[in-house]
Amino acid sequence: MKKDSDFRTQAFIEETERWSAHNYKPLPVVLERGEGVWVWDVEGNRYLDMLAAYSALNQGHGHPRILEVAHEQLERLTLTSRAFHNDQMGPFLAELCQATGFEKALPMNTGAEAVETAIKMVRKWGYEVKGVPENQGEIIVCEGNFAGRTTTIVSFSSEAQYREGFGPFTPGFRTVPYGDAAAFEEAVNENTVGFLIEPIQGEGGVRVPPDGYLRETREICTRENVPFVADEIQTGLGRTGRLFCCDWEEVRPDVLIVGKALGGGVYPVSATIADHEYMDVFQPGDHGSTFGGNPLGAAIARQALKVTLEEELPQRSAELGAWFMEELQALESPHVDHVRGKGLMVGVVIKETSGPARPFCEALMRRGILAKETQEQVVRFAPPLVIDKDLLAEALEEIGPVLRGDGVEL
Ligand code: IF1
Repeated sequence: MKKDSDFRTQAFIEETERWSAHNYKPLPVVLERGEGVWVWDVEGNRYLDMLAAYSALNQGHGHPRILEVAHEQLERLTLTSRAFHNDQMGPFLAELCQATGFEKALPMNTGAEAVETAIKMVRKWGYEVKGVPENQGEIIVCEGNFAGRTTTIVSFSSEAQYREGFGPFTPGFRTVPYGDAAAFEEAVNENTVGFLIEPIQGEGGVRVPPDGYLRETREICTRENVPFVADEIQTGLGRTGRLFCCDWEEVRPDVLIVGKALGGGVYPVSATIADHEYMDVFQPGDHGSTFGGNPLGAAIARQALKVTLEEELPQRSAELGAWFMEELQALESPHVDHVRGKGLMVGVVIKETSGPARPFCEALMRRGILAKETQEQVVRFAPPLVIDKDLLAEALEEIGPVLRGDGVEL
């Protein structure tokens, strides 16, 4: 697959290694161009992007309608801060609330910032509305969660590496097993101010909870007056085959957190969305961010949302994902324990006896497929939702042999 020379690749990697903190271990590929589902490296090799920046590229690389709006807004007005209004934020939040069926939204930039916003929101709601004693609020989270990298968020991470060396940690979180509604019900008490949950755990290894889990925990939250806070930063905006993953069980969260693909693969845009009951705890000056609600991000997010809805990306994800997972199962690879996921959020679990997933990702890269391992044993496939069936079929021509061990250093 790769052209003979890779001296440019090596030079870029050496420079990056020299100047960058070593906080990642990327695959040895240096990308310089992207278009739709394709990316090209500095040697001119083309790859199918089956990661889509962890679902931040649902609309694909350089979607023309999104770039058009981005270029136009770049020339007009990019940043005002919230010290002044701008003509893009209001329409963006109106369209976002109409698309999600909520009354208000608070715009931020990264997913972690939107998660932190939700944490602050439900804590303040707990004290001011639910009557929980000040600073006694507890948020229930699940084993295997991933919600970002801030010190408060890693305070409730169950991944040792995400916490090591970063203490002291923020109190006020209680962890329950993922997928176990009874354990959740058991953990709820009079100080519980929120249940923060990913409807499918991405980093946790594309873990899909048992059918009914979302509905059952939703009912418990309603009964116990606990805000159901859905982190749909990765699962949202069509990734799992519905606009939001909670839609699969007709569950309406009390607080909805979106990010990643809201920025159309072009710009960081996130938002925390809720009805007046929760959102109105914020008074002017309570919370904010320099870039949150900026006109460039707002204009881009408006178009990213329009593209998601008008190009029926959730429907594509549902149809193509179901077919793709069937095809992966049908490979009956001796190295695959099982395939799981929903829509085009897919995890292929490699048997422990076949070693970790990373060598399979390296072999895929040599065949022009970019995918990333998660939780040691899982190869994650999450292509842009604009991919078509023919391309997925072409990808399977390469994925099949690799999952059977071709070119994999086992
Ligand atoms: C990394 C993981 C994925 C997320 C959910 C909040 C955030 C994320 C469900 C925070 C971000 C990213 C972060 C990136 C790799 C990637 C990732 F492996 F880390 F966990 F996707 F699975 N909620 N996930 O998935 O959003 O602040 O990053 O915008 O940190 O390595 P962010």
